[in-house]
Order: sequence, then C-alpha cells, then structure tokens
Amino acid sequence: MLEATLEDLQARALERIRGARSMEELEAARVEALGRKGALGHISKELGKLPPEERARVGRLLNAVKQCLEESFEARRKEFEEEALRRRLEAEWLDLTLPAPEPKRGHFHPVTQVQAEIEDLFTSLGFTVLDGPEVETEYHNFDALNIPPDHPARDVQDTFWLTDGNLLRTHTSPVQIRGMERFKPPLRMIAPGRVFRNEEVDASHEHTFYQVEGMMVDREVSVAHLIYFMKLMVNAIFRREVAVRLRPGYFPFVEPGFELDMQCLLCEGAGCPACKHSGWVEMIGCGLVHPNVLRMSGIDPEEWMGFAFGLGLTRLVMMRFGIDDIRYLQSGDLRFLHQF
Ligand code: FA5
Repeated sequence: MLEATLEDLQARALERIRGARSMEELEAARVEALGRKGALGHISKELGKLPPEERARVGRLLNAVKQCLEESFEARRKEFEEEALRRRLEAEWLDLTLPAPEPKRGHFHPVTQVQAEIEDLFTSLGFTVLDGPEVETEYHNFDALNIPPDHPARDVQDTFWLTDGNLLRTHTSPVQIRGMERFKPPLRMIAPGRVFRNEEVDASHEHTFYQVEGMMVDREVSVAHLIYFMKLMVNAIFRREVAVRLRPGYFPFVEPGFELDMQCLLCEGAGCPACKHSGWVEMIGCGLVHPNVLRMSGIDPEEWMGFAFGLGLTRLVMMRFGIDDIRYLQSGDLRFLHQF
C-alpha cells in the first residue's frame, strides 16, 4: 500500500520537476515533496507502524525515492542556473576586438593653426621666425620706424601707453628693428605676434589681434619680389588663386608703400559686414623699406635694400574659415572653437 503511494509520489514529483518553468516553481515542488512537512516526511512517519520486515523494505524504497528526487531536483536546478548564466553572458557580451572610442582631444586655436602654416611656408623659403616683446619701447614701436614724436601717423594707431613710458606694441613692425639690430644683412625674417590698439571694436576690428611681420633685406630687392611673396602666401593659405589688389598706402617706414586687399571670401565680393560692404578686405600693409629705417638700424641704404610687410593674421583666419565676426576668435567660447 505504502509502496504504491511512494511510487505514485515519485512519479508526480518527477512530473513537476520536468514541468517547472522557474527556480521558484522548482523550489515549491521540492518543499512539497522533500521539505520537513512534505509528502516523504509524512510517509516516513507512517513507517514506524509497519511490521519489521515490511518496514525494512519500504524504508529502502523510501530512501531510493528520496535520493532519486534529490538528484532530479539538483539536475534541474543546475539547468536553470546554466540557462541564467547563458542569458547573462549573451546580454553582457563585449566585442573586445572593437576599436576603443576616440578620446576627446584638444586642438590648436584657429589663429595658431594658420600661423603655423605661414611659419612652415616662410621657413621653407629661407626666412627665420623671430619673436619680440609685447611691451615695447617707444623707440622700437615708433621712432626707429621713421615715426617721430609729432608725426600724425602715431594717431592712426591708437596706443595703449603704460605709466613707465613704454607701450603695448601697436604692430609687429618693431620686430623688424630688433631683427636688423641682431642680424647682419642679407636677412629674411618673419615675426608673428599679438598686437594691441585702443580702438572701437566691430565685426572686423579688435583691440587685440594678430599680425605677421615679414622682411627681406638684400642687395637687389624690388616691388616684384614683394608681390611674389605676398601672392605665394595668400594662395598657399587658401590653396587656390585668390583675387588681390594693390593700392598705394602710406606708412612712414616704407617708400613706396602699399595696401594689399583680398577679395572678401565670405561674400565672394558682393559685400557683407565683415568687409564693410566693400567686397574687399584690407589684409596687408607693405612696401620697400625706407632708407631712414635701414640707416637707423645700422644698415647702409646705399648698399642694401629691402621689402617689409605686416599681415593682418586675424583677418586672414576669418577669411580662411569663413568667420564673419572677428569677436568670436577671442570670445573663449568652446562651442565656437570646437568647429575648427
Ligand atoms: C600696420 O600695422 C603696419 N605695421 C603694416 C606694415 C608693415 C606696412 C611693414 C608696411 C611695412 P595696418 O595698421 O594697416 O599696418 O595693419 C596691418 C593689417 O592689420 C591690416 O591690413 C589689417 O589686416 C590688420 N588690422 C589692422 N587693424 C586691425 C584691427 N583693429 N583688428 C584686426 N585686424 C586689424
């Protein structure tokens, strides 16, 4: 009688083990069959009431059923665990051969980028790159450039004067003087740098901006050399032929003097705020070095001659990257700078 009950119990428990759809269902079936108050426990209590030889037989069967069920539960539990592990591995799968995401890198300011290109070009043409102080003497910024104290040209470049009589350089031209003081001719130099003017700020004028000075002193230097280098530079920066025009321009330190304008690339010459609606952007002041300037720096103008130019680097950068307001460049706004 008990044997039949045991066999029946085993069959039903095995059925439930096979049919369990979750660990919880399996555990419920285990408690029901093997738990302290479960069916097998109940039967083992009945065992005591049986005659000895029957008790031994049913006892063996009970142990066999118990062992069979425990093994089956364990096997099914392992299946569930393996299945859970397989699912997790699938969900968390990583392709270790994929390239890592690029780290966010900084980059040079657009003015620095174009400055580096100009330096590369001119050093390849035998020019030396020179540096000069931003706080200058009156002598280097004006006097040595043939601009005496009462000369009206001083008013053209509104100057930030310092209390000690020095000034913030208004252009990079004083580095020409320092170059001539330091090196004997023949010489070829460029001097990129920051300059300062106490003037009204608008879309094309800043109080602090960048220029590149250039100078070549040799025995035979003509306006043709000057134009050659200017065009070479502009075409190299824009990687194409760009329309330029040369107008007479007055600078006390050159004779003859010119202003080189470039067609505004933002509006292709049609007129916009960046070119003050003229279609042209004033880009470079230039000319042949005035004999007084050579003489003041100890170079004999009977023996040597030269050209010099001062390029508005910040304006060139605007044309190169299509920036229609100069004020963005020193705004420190990273949303703007990240674009270049
Ligand atoms: C000069 O500064 C002369 N030293 C250039 C020179 C050098 C002439 C050697 C002859 C020989 P100018 O003031 O024109 O010249 O300035 C030169 C260039 O700087 C201009 O063509 C323009 O492109 C740029 N520039 C002038 N003022 C500003 C400003 N406020 N903001 C931005 N760019 C400016």
